[in-house]
Amino acid sequence: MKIIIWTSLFQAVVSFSVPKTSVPRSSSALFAEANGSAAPKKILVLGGDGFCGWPTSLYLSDQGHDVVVVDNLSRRNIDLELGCDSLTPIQPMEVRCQAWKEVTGKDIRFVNLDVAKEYDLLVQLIEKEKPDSIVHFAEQRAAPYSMKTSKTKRYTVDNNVGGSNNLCCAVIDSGVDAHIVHLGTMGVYGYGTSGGEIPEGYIDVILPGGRESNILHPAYPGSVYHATKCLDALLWQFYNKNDQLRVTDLHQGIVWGTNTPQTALDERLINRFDYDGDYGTVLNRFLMQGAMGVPLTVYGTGGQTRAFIHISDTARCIELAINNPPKPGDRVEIFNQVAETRRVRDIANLVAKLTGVEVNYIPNPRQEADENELDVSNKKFCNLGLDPITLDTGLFDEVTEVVKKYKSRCNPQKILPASFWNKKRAEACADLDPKSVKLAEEKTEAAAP
Ligand code: NAD
Ligand code: USQ
Repeated sequence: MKIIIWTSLFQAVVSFSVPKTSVPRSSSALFAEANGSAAPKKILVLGGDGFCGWPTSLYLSDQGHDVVVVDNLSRRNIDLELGCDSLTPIQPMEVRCQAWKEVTGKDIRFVNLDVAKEYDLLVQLIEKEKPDSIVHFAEQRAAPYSMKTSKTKRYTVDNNVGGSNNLCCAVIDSGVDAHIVHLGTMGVYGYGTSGGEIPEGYIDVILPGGRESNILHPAYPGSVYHATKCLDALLWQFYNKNDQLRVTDLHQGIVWGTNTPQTALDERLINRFDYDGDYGTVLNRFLMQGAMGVPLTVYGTGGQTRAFIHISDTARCIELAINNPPKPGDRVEIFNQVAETRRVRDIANLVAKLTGVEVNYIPNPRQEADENELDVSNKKFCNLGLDPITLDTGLFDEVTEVVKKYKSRCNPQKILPASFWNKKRAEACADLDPKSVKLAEEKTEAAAP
């Protein structure tokens, strides 16, 4: 029996404060009205040790919900496999939960469980906890890692699709009418194929013979990882139709930022920050590179347009989704969880202007369109009261402060891309030398007589 439930038994190990001045505006006041009438809920957060899952768990607990984090710590193990680590010194789950208890008096419990492999334990957990909602973050989420080798491709499919299927089966087997809130991705729609505003999940079409219909938006994934999110979407459709599961699928854009008002309360609550070529995402990588004096790694022409959302808004959106579940019998609810769209080279130029670092255009390791437009509807969340944080250079300072504080933990050899979509892309990138990347101070030292 491998369920480990951490309660408040753990000793604090480190205690020092984080500057709170530049953390995004407090969320509770902002959303009090939208959520005021909602009763506290019992919520399982699958993948609650991760970059999005941890701040979301704290936010939900802070709002008065009863939160149980479920995670198999696979992300921490992948760091070991890749010889990388979060730039920020994230604490073990038991220390995180103890720190939260000390700081707020609130309990978050932790269950170490593999959603994709430990099916019986998952069913038992749902039967025991009887959650109102299950937030599902527990997937391998890096497109580059998913494209690295046949082993990582197969792992990503097995883990992500197997986990989502297990979750549906477990909810059905348990007989608990839990609302599933899944983190999907904007990448399910693909980039540059729409020719207009991307609607939220479903699209009006005219079928041959002039028949009008409203169908799931065509899937056009750009990596094995993104393909798993398309396969997940079909599973939600099937189990919703067959078993009336209540599901909300959140098509989220690229998340940026590090801390939230909750993770900034104590150093032991700090969120993870991925900067490496596999797990680091574009805006956080550019902010990190700018702060460390490393030329910005723009892939190809930088003409790729993508959707973005700040980490604080991720947590707020999840609560809005939890508080607005589909009614029994409703079809799968789909929200686009994005604040805005931006072109990669425009972001690079913005960061370069702020930090004085060069923009380095390097061969693209990915098989993707060089240039694309992206226009996305996010009306549903806005109608529920979301006033999204947009790229605000004031918030860049928060990331920059964090990066500078933990600069000594950065391994510059992990910054260049390390996964290539196919042989052609690998050949195009063959001259990229990971050892050539130096942090600003090292360059100064090297230049000294
Ligand atoms: P992350 O890797 O930091 O967190 C995922 C967590 O899930 C990790 O703690 C990992 O250990 C856990 N996990 C993975 N497989 C598991 C399994 N089989 N059983 C139990 N736990 C498991 O990733 P993240 O950035 O927090 O992303 C969370 C979710 O949000 C993912 O599904 C991702 O696809 C989605 N998403 C993320 C972003 C982003 O920019 N980070 C954007 C859009 C969508
Ligand atoms: N890019 C660069 N330079 C870099 C890193 C990335 O130019 O140093 C480019 C990429 O080529 C790509 C774009 O920036 O065109 C975005 O790459 P990314 O790594 O920031 O984001 P992506 O691989 O799409 O994946 C991330 C998360 C994933 C989530 C997805 C949301 O890792 O979990 O699903 O964002 S979305 O992109 O909207 O589908």
